[in-house]
Amino acid sequence: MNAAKPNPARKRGVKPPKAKPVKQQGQPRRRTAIITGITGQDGSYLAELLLDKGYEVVGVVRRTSHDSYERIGHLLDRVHIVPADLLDQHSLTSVVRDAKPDEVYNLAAQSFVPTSWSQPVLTGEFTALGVTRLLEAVRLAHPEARFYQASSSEMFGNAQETPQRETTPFYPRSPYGVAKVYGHWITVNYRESYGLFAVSGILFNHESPRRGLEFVTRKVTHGVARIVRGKDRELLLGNLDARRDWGFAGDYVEAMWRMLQRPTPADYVIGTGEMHTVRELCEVAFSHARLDWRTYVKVDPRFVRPADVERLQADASKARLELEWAPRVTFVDLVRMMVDVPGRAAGRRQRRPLRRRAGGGALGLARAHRPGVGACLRGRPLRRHRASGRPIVGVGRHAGPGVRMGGECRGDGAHRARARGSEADRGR
Ligand code: NDP
Ligand code: GDR
Repeated sequence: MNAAKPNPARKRGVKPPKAKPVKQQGQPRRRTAIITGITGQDGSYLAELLLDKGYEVVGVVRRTSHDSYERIGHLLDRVHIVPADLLDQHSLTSVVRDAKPDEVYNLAAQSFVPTSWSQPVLTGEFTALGVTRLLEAVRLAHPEARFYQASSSEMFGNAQETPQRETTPFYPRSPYGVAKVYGHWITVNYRESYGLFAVSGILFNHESPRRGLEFVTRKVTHGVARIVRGKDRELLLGNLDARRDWGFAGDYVEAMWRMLQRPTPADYVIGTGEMHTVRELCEVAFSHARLDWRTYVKVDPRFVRPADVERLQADASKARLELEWAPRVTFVDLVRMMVDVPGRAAGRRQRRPLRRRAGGGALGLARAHRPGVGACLRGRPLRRHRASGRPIVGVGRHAGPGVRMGGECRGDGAHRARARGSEADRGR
């Protein structure tokens, strides 16, 4: 990094990214993975997982006028950030040629379904053709790499059977779903045409405290926090009858990795097998804050989609059998974890837990701390590391001085939250 140039990330207390992978002389080569979309929800969890496994992680980030490292700020000194864009073939090919990766995870996309109606062509460029560009980069520059494509349950859309499995016919209901079907089939096609180890993970909705604010789970749980703090009096939503199979993103990135460790490439459905309505989501989230959702939730036609997907439920038995994968976090725990997450998302740092005991004592949030479940201590560390005196954040294998769980808290009170997207959801 050129010391003469001021780096905006450093100004905000986030370490600047490294420019290029550095190979260590005389040491066995570590396995290398490229992640597109590393700044997104899944990218951040996958980067943590691969770093834990000893990978060298190369994160592809597109150029924007301000940094978007909120979710990976805690990883920036451990990953190699490289600039490239799904719209630009040359940049993608260069990244693959330089990194010579063992694995490539294509997570980048325009991933918000309503935006795909207002920007259908751009969605197709990113979410459909972007896959071809990256596959071409792999084919031309390093065909030995194993390739993961982030396919979606939205491809099932107007589902032809329930639950949905790998053989269920696709019937997408949005330009996003249509683009994902393209991305899925081009991945299959490169596998069959060129013999690439290219697989599609057909993932059902997965959520976390790092989810963008416009998606319904985060909108509801964040909305509860705002209502509790007196920032809002109501929460405007669309279709309350929509049913989804919601799981925890931290569990799902493990399935992505397992798909690329198989002896032969194949596609897998990943989900919990449980289906809940948006209404049930509201019930669980509001009741966790001791509120009645019916007092606050209003249906606003602006949030009803031109064509919605009514019910999605995964049959992940193939993944259970061949990948030995199963989700660990239940729906209720997931929603409660998302309600409990503090941060600046609601405008200022949460100073007290959302729930109060009948006697007035606060219910602690620390129970959300368990391996694999991101959470936060509201800046108050439970323990201090004996040698360094630094706060210990997290539990199990994640515990350590200054280790930050869930990406929302660094144990020093400097909570971060992604405010982007809340505007995007308005009027939609
Ligand atoms: P996010 O929306 O959180 O992240 C999307 C990522 O893509 C961001 O890092 C974004 O970068 C990046 N990106 C967007 N456009 C481009 C571009 N032109 N060039 C380079 N990077 C770009 O998505 P999730 O993490 O939730 O999802 C990851 C993937 O999985 C997506 O492909 C999504 O469609 C798919 N998926 C997600 C599911 C879910 O429930 N989360 C379920 C099934 C599939 P920036 O930060 O600059 O915006
Ligand atoms: P989805 O997720 O469209 O399934 O796509 P989202 O959370 O946006 O919607 C889920 C369901 O909730 C209903 N809903 C609302 N949704 C939003 N966003 N805002 C509202 O106010 C609201 N009210 C009701 C929706 O109509 C819908 O039925 C997500 C994305 O991550 C995709 O990228 C991914 O491929 C799929 O999950 C699987």
